[in-house]
Amino acid sequence: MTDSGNAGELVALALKHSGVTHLFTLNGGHIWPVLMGANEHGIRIIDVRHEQSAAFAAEGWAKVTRESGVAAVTAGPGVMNSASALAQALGNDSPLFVIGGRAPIARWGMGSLQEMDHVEVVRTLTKKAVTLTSAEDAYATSAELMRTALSRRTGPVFMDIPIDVFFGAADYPEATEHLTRDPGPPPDHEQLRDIARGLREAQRPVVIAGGGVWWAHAEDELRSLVQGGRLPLLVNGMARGMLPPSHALHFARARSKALREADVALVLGARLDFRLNFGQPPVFGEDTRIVSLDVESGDLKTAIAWLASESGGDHAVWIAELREAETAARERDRAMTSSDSAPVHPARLIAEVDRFADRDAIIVGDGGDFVSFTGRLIERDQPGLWIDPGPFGCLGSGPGYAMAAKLARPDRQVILLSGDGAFGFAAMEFDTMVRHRIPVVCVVGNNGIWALEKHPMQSLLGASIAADLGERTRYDKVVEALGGHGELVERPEDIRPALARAIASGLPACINVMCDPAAEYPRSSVLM
Ligand SMILES: Cc1ncc(C[n+]2csc(CCOP(=O)(O)OP(=O)(O)O)c2C)c(N)n1
Ligand SMILES: [Mg+2]
Repeated sequence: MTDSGNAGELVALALKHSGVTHLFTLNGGHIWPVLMGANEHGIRIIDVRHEQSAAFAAEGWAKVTRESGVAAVTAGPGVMNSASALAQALGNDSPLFVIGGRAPIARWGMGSLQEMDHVEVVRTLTKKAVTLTSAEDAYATSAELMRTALSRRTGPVFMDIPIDVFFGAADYPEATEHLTRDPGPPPDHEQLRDIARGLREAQRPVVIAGGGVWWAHAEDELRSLVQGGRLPLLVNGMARGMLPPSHALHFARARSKALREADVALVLGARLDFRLNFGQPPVFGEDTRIVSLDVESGDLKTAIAWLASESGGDHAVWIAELREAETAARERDRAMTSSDSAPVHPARLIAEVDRFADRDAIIVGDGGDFVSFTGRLIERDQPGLWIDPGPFGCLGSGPGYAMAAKLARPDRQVILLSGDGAFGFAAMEFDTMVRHRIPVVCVVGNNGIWALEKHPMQSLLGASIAADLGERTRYDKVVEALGGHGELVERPEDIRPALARAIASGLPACINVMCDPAAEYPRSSVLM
């Protein structure tokens, strides 16, 4: 190792020292120095077919590992193609570091190839966005941005590097500190005492946990809190699995009753956004006292641990009522999940995948109604095993998420459940997965339509425009042509054998399942 290097090498070294093992990228001359640096420092380079997938893969890496994922994208279009993933990561609090190339400072304003000021564009999509102005700052700025991504409210950060700065040289840092994340200041005990009192006095309490609990590494504390206080738990996003579905305090299908009838609803690490009807009636009761605790109030892990130490209660009657509603709702779902129809009901398809998947399989969702069905029906025993796009809802994030999940956890099954519409956005990433030997199994719910748009448009506007896809498109053949394994499935009983063959093939695979376009997701409101 030399004792000085160019900015690309220094950025790569800072990444390495922050624990980065994989860099997702797509080539462009503006980022050659960082690719060279990553190569030199033993960071595995995964080159994809569209920058959107590089950035989604980096976000997927973060979701699975709770480390910051890293993507390097070239100037101009490369950075712009990563914008949706930055926005999605911001919506999900996913720690993500996107490094962009940039036209040279020396000729700024003269119209270099792909010259644009990315920082202005991505500022609102990130926690922090900067341009590196000298090689001397390369190591420290990169290390600091990694820390920013992982601290307090975690989220995406961006740095672009003008090509003339990239090639500038600087000394390697003498001492290198290990990356330490800042979880936030100690929580406010006044606020916590108030919440604890509210929970103890509640007759019908409910706890709603979201991704913030995952990012705070607070799943054990959450479990102590709900068990100690006998508090029914609802989860969303990355908090799914924080209690196993068989647990007496875990509720998924009694959600509406729980929110409507609760006297106190403690919202932990979750936003009161459209998924929770903005914290308003009729989803919440008129008299429900909603108490929100998130990382803005300080270190969430410490806060939940403190609440757990103060918790106590019984609520047996309330829990029994919720259990009854839960059981009845699950019973109602059975007609869909056991349907023998061909074309296949998407709920049956998901139930078959659920029966097939290992307990620690990572399931990724990408699509419309198909993901709504999955979100309703797939249950996980542990957190970190269900990955969806979150509130930004960008179609096409699935292949990036899934490839990163498989790279992060090579010993586990990774199953991507994709709508046929969603599949089209990043289908070429099966080429990436073939080249890099990343055997993700994708199950396409092929209903030949953009169902989540077609059905509501028809019922609200009386017309469906631009809502159809090809009727029997052979997505399995697409994956086969790219060097993967493909199968067409027409009948529900053929799903599990096809899944077994796909896993056994050891290749990236696509099981293309003909699904019933008339099977509309039973939705109570339009998603807006
Ligand atoms: C990038 C992007 N474009 C458009 C949409 C709007 N949209 C949301 S769901 C959906 C339909 C998805 O269709 P498909 O993947 O086939 O799943 P299905 O609803 O048919 O199960 C569309 C077009 C979106 N969320 N993201
Ligand atoms: Mg579809």
